[in-house]
Amino acid sequence: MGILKDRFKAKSEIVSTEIKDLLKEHGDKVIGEVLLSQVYQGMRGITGLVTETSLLDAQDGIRFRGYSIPELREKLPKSNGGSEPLPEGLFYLMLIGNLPTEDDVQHLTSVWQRRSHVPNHVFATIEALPVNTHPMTQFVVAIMALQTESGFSKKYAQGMSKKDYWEAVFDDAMDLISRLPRIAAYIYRRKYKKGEHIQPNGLLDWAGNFAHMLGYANEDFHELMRLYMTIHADHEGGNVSAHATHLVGSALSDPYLSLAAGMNGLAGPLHGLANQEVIKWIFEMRKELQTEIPTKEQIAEYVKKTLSEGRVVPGYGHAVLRQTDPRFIAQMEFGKRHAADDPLVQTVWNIYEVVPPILQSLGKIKNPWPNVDAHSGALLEHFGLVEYEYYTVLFGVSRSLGVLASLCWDRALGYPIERPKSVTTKLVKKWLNGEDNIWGD
Ligand code: CMX
Repeated sequence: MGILKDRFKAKSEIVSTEIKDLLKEHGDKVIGEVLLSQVYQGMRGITGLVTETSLLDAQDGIRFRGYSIPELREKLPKSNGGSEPLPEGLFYLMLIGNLPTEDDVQHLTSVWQRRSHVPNHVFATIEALPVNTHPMTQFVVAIMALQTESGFSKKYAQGMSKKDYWEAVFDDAMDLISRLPRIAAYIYRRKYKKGEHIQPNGLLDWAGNFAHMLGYANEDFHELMRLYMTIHADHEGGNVSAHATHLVGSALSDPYLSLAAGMNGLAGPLHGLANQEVIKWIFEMRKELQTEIPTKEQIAEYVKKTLSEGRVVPGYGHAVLRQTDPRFIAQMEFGKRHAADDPLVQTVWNIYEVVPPILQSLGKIKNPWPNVDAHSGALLEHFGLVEYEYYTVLFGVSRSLGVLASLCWDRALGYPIERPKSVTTKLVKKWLNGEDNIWGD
């Protein structure tokens, strides 16, 4: 058994015992109430899940095992000469719960390199799709094609014991994370670079190698990928991609099936697809106004027009956050260091000044501030990755780190199949009328 697996086993056994004791003593404790409005409005604010890897605070933003994004940028190991965290380190932190050493991170880099072989039938499956298929669709189809490699599903078919589920999920998760950059890069090169593929470089770290396979040699772009892959990895458990992965995994669907479910959720415009929508929206604005850098007044008019058409302003708002997303701030800082003169980056910063007061003035939007997706595209554009339909795939590769670390925890802690109760409006009306026989017609 590898070092990481040994550590995870030891750690999860301790937590598992703690949870058993905790439930024995406090299982009946009431921790909240549910309003009817919450039941109808996306279950917002209902505590109904345990996710160990990260926790979101409405004001302060995401913390991974207690560490904020600025703290992680300082404390996680970096590449040689680099200043951004290596996502391997974040994965270690989410999985094990402690900050990794340089050696821990190097070990993970080499494990992921060793496991990164993608079977030919996955590439053949991608090739069977029309080349203009949306990159997220190609990505999900490729993950499904790779499901033939699931050790979990094979072992389950052979009668695996419950106590071994976590280990089979752990192995599948490690294989998936190792292989996703190769698959994602293949989709990019196929769709946008005439199918001229680039072989992996075994000397590079996970994100650096991904950047290399996409076709970008610039070391600043490699640093951007390390930051990008770190900050998009996890956002506690209730967001659509994390929750969908967890939900499908609770049926003991293997990690490939579970991750594909999560990625289908990420492909929605109110979630991960917002990163492409932001750039598309800015390009439409520039085209309509026939200027590369719209003034703040022009932006304000365009925002009002967007709202009057019944559309959302992409990259703004959040279901939980009530402040500027620290992931936006991290990218802004990166932009100030590496792309301050870029007109698109400057436009993103001008939009940041203009949009919040307009959204606030509507009175109904709970969070007028930018989220992670408001900034990411402009930085990618700066380095030449201009194909914005591809952006959500980058988000997906990163998100795999968080949702798969959580899936390991789900099985190690023996969480059961997820099955909340739903009701009908007819039943709700009977509740409200105080009727006794609420279940009959
Ligand atoms: N532009 C216009 N209207 C917005 C808005 C925005 N950016 N954000 C919220 N609203 C509207 C909602 O559509 C809703 O309108 P109705 O009452 O008419 O239906 C109202 O304001 C209240 O919504 P809310 O409670 O503030 O926000 P929700 O929790 O329902 O939704 C989110 C959150 C992110 C889906 C929403 O803010 C949004 O659509 N933002 C734009 C898309 C986006 O950037 N998504 C990415 C989120 C981050 C991620 O997951 O990657």
